[in-house]
Amino acid sequence: MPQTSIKLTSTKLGLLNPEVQIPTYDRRQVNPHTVHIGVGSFHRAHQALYLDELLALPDTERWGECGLGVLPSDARMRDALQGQNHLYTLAERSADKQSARVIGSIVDYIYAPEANEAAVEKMANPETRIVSLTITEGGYFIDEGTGNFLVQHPSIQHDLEHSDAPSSSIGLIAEALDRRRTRGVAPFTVMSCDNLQGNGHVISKVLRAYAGLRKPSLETWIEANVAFPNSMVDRITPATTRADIAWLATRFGIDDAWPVVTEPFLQWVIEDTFSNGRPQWERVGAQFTTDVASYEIMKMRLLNGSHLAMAYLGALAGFTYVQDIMADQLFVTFIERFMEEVTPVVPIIPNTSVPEYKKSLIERFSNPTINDQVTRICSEGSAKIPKWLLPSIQELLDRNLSVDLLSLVVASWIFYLGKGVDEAGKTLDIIDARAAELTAIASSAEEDPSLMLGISSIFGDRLFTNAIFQEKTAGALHLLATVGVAASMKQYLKR
Ligand code: CS2
Repeated sequence: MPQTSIKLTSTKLGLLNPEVQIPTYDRRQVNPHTVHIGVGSFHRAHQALYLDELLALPDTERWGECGLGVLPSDARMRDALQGQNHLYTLAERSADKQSARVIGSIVDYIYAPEANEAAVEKMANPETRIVSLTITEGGYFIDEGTGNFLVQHPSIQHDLEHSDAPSSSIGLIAEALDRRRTRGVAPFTVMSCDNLQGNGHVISKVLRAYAGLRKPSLETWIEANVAFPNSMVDRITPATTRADIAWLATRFGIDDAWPVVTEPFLQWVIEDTFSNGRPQWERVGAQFTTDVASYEIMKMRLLNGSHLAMAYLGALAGFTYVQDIMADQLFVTFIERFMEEVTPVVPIIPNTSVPEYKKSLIERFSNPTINDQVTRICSEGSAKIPKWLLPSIQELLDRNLSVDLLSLVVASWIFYLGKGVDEAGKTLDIIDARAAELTAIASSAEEDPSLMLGISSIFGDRLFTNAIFQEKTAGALHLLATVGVAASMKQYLKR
């Protein structure tokens, strides 16, 4: 660290570089009415910031949050936050903006693997009014193919057997709700902040299924009393790197164990369904609507879909960062055309211009300072492809519209898994819960694509029997294998 950088703690806030925005409110007055499970970079760039902005207004409730970690890997976050009075720095970076702000809305943190009872009691406490979650797909114990609750999962079986000392998010929330029920305390709202379509419906379904296995009376009570708002969350937030930590120290003089670097853009669209009050997020830019689903579909098909469109082709072409992909005109044109192909199945939202949205995505992806990692957007493709790409393909096929570019993207994912190296022969870092199984199948996909396209837990049954999709994907795979990434993209753009 540069000698002049200051270790971030409450007592040193006044000594920080005046360019850095710091909490102007008294953090001792902040009440953690929200307990948030899964305090990662995304949460700290998004919901924790909304609360911080609200706390900075003079006339609002002092609503803050307590972080809750349920995974062994969360011990690192606990240590980082506890070492700096739960403060952290959020930096925004773009070509014309570099700013840093210390966020004070998180005032406590519980690491459940070592404090299981404290975690349950924190949520059972009447002061807790919302329990929110960013736990990624895996945390919901849902089968990707059928959408059913994975009741046989060892973590769920463990929690059912030790229901008063659970370890999963689902088991912990259910136990806390049960204690509130028996103590006559009103329930908290359960708010998923994951990038899943119908995230409120998903958590509601899983929690009720689990509660029903514990005791039917709990399930009935949850059904009658607990609100599960759906929400759409958006902010491109790469994983923090050592270089980011060093940059923050040099540029802003802050020595922060785990800062977050993000883009200037942010969006949060929420359904106004809460069982125990909520912060006035609309005062700081959140949008309330009864139609979250349309926003989610627009975002997933255009933003997340485009990320997939550039990810595997980009990785195969040897790119490390998204901004470098976007400096290559071939890729930009390809992504623009990809979005055009998807547009017929993007919902129409009042006061939202799809052309403007698409234009803003190109700008966001091109942010030259964001350093979003291609490995990040490639990761967990087996969960992302079925959510962000295949529904568009299915709907386009149902309407007899083109799926050419989308098929090339599916093929690029299969090719990437099967090859395991980029075009220069460098090993690809494949991160996927199903990596071992899928790389083995994908390596023979060129001879027989049906092996891969027949995996119903990814492709479902309808696409497997769709001759056009099968033929187009097989053709794209063959082309990638014979002429390579750039020439394949060029051929598709000529069509
Ligand atoms: C990305 C998302 O994980 C991914 O592949 O597409 O994390 C994306 O950056 C966010 O959804 C943006 O809100």
